[in-house]
Amino acid sequence: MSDTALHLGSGKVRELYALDDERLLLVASDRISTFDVVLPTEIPDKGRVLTGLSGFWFAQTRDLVPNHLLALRSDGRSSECRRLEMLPIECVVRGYLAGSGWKDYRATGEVCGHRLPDGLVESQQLPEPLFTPATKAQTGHDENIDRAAAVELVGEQRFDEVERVSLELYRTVSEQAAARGIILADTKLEFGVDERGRLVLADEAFTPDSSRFWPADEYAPGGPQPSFDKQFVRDYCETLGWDKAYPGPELPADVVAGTRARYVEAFERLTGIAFDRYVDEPGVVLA
Ligand code: PZK
Repeated sequence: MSDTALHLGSGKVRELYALDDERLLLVASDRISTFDVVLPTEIPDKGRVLTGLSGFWFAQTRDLVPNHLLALRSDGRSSECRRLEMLPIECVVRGYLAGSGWKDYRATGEVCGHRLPDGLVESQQLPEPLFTPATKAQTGHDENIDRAAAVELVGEQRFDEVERVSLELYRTVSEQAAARGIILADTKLEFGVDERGRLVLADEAFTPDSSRFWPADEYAPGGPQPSFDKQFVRDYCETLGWDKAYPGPELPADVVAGTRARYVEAFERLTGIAFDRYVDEPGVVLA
């Protein structure tokens, strides 16, 4: 780490530091959360997998929208980023009906003000991908909001721009993932605005922590889908009768190894790059 960086904040599994007035350092740890609780056991290399995948997608989508990435550090888990004015909404795109999208649909027939056909089942593909923004809750859960509420927060022009760009990003990345046997069910994007007022993609992008990735060969609508990365952890936790309150359980070695292998497999399938090459030279994902 940079010796003099000021710690700005902690996410559940990431840390944010200021390098100077213009630059931030985003560090992805090997911590893992499940059922919203960070577990006491780490998954080796998870932070590198997420940082490498984000870097890969920033490079793949740079012609669609500029992004905040300046450099990947040699540790493979730290990104130097441009410091931006962040927009106060989460930009979620859903191609499939899962999580809070499924909950809201079942309760109201709508998601974020989008009326959907009757009779959809859990995990079903939507007629077309939807932009479903949410508020950024400081604590607790983000709240899905409709277009009018999002326009109140960012203005109409910026809303139209983030909706268009988010849908373009989802289409591009989901096509590339599908070609490699992985369904991108949904994803959460965060944008900032630079000093000249231009929209910039920020945070992490198209990682397993910000997206639902499902193995395409196991896809079976009509219920919840196994998660590409965390399913071993969830299945193990379900065998314990844990109440899903803090603190979470320690993970046994076989669950750690199996989960690490799934993260590495997601990296290699999505990028087509051997994970060992990334560890050797993180810049390989940007080429
Ligand atoms: C920014 N977060 C989320 C919180 C984390 C991450 N490029 C940027 N410019 C200004 N602010 C942010 C970013 C980015 N990305 C991101 N909060 C502010 C966050 C805690 C830990 F690792």
